Amino acid sequence: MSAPAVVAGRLPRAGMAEAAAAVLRRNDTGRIVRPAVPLYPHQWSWDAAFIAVGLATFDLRRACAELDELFRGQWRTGMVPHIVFDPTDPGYFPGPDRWACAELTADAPSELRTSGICQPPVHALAVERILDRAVHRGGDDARHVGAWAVNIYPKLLAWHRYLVDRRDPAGTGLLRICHGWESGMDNSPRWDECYSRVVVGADLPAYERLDTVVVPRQSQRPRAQEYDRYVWLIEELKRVGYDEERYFAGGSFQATDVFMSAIFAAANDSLARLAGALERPQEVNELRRYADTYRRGVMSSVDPHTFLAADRNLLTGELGSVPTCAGFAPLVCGGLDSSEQHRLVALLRSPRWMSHPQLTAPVLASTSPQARGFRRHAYWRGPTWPAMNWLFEQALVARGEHETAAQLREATLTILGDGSFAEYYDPFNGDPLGTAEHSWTAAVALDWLGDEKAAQPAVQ
Ligand code: 2M8
Repeated sequence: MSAPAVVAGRLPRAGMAEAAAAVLRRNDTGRIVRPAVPLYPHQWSWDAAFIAVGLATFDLRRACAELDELFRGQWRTGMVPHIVFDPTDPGYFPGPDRWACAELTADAPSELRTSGICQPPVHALAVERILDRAVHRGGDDARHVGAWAVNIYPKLLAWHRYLVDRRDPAGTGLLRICHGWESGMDNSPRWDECYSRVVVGADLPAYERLDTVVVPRQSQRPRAQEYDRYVWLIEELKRVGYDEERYFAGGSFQATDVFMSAIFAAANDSLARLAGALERPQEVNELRRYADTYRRGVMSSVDPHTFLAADRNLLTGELGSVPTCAGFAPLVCGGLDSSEQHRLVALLRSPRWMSHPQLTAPVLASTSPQARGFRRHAYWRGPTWPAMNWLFEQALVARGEHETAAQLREATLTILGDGSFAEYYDPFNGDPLGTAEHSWTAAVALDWLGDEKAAQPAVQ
């Protein structure tokens, strides 16, 4: 399929789904849909879930296969690693040799290579969305998806149990992370305070970045000093053989992540519904308990002055104070009473966020445009990420906030009308940033534009 012509620099809505599907097809190796070529040539955990949701709009079986491939990389502990490497492509740093997971722990798979950290658990949300589409469509493909769901369910359960057991052994209702990459919002000012305490060892092995070769505008990618810290943390993880308990006993980056915890609460709701459909009542109870625990954890993180949920640096006890999109986590998991929800949505719609006077359209910027640290081009420090807009749009629909959801959806689709399907966008003028033809951007556009909308939003 060739991409439809861009009319006067803007894609007509009708052609956008076709162009988005063409992006996924171009990024498809036949085995995985890469997030972007050449910047991200492997399978990333949460990207794969968004991508599967997009694939489901035109090829349900391919959507299932995408997640199957990701779960081939699942560790014996249940962890779904943040990257499953394509053995044929050496074009990413840090690659499998740098992580050396299978060399250091028997928990990592030996038949394929992965990274040693994880990303937000959006997978059960994606599976439910795919199932909804399949039910809506019916026929052979729907039967295929039904059988596939039976098969992937225990893997999702093992993944959720991993997060509870290893990322929250004290049962606080908040998941802890050992690296900013685990949050998916790598360079967000959410983590500045945590990173400021990471001292890079003099014995950091030399390395060469490849991302800055592909995205030559340095201002759009993390700085060298920041990257050193990211890579240093891998060395710390290697020294403890990727053992969570040992890492959290002394590792130099340790934080609770409210956004990941909120996603986890919502994902447990989804998985509990699937467990119910599969007639596994004990697991329904277990998963509902997890959902309640993590919803409560997120609620306990809401700052009464800003109304936003805040992460905590576990090494200092300090709460994050920079207003980033992650602060809206309570919308993702639900649980606010109606006046609290009203207040949070009012904040979202205010000039601090979606109605900021300089925004080109009412999108959600990764950092509030009014915040001191806001940088409109810098990685996770200001630009808007279509995949995050989609996640919050789904959450707003689930919370009954249809008008705000529609605003966010329409604004994002307007920006995407340039046909670039970029990784992220300058929220002030809609310029595409990072890499072009990013799969999760195309995937969420497809889900929005799908002609047979699934009955339920991905987040419920
Ligand atoms: C970005 O993260 C990778 C590291 O994992 C990178 O910067 O090299 C993030 O945006 C992350 O959320 C995303 O999953 C990944 C691939 O799209 O890129």
